[in-house]
Amino acid sequence: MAGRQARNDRLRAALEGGLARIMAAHSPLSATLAEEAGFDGAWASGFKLSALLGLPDVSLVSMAQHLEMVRAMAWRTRLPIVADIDTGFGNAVNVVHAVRLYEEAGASAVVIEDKSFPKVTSLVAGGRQDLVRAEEFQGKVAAAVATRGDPGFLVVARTEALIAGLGQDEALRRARAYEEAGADLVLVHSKSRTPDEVEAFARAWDGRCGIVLVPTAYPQLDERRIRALGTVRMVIYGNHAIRAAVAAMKATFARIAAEGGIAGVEREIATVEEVFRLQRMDEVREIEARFLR
Ligand code: SPV
Ligand code: MG
Repeated sequence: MAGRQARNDRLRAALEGGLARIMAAHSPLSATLAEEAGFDGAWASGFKLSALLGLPDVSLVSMAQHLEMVRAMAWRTRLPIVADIDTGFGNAVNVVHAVRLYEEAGASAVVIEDKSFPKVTSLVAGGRQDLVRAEEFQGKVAAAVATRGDPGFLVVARTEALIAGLGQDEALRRARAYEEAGADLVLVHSKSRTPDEVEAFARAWDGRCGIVLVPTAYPQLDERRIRALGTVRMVIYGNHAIRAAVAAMKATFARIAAEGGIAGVEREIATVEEVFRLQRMDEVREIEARFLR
């Protein structure tokens, strides 16, 4: 497992470089692929782990389940992990416990959102979006900051004010309050189909800490446009691993079912040797050569 400090430093360096690019991952395998593709970090998403387990993203996946995925990702890759800890699994007491465990598991950042527990996934049309009071959430942010062992472990405060339809003034008020509570970065999420809402927020932002965006709903906002805003330090590609996997599996399964065999898909899918490589079978061979007697 890569050293915790090295991983935290790597994420900090990516932020200081201008824009940290964080790719969705829902497993050590997808984190490895994100690392090989050159991303700065892996987004250990609650939505994707829920989907992988066949569940909606409504606080059904336990902290232990999510933590196990983070731990396994940290074992397998050197990539910094940005852990999506939803509402922090309860109040500030739960946040303290969670931050201790996530830092120990190898995460380099936690993202905590200001929704009430249990939450409803952000992008679903008509979803119930209840927020806790800003003061209560400030307590959670302050608890996370006070608990981390390494000041390089990032505490990202996520406001769902735009998702809840509360408007830009409320989003800015909350973001300022969370920065005051010690957040390193503020994530502002939006389900608007155009980037206007988050671009307006980013332009109006007068805080010191950087902004984090998750442009799933408004894919027109590419990195060139994000950099031009000047205040955004991290972009999270929120769910592209699971969506790519779903599309690829559907197409492959349908073709095998329709063709009554696997010959047609053979050249479309990864080879078995490629999966052996990703599993590190070469290391098994080395261990066998050295130690099997
Ligand atoms: C996730 O990927 O779990 C997120 C991003 O929190 S979203 O699903 O867009 O809320
Ligand atoms: Mg989430």
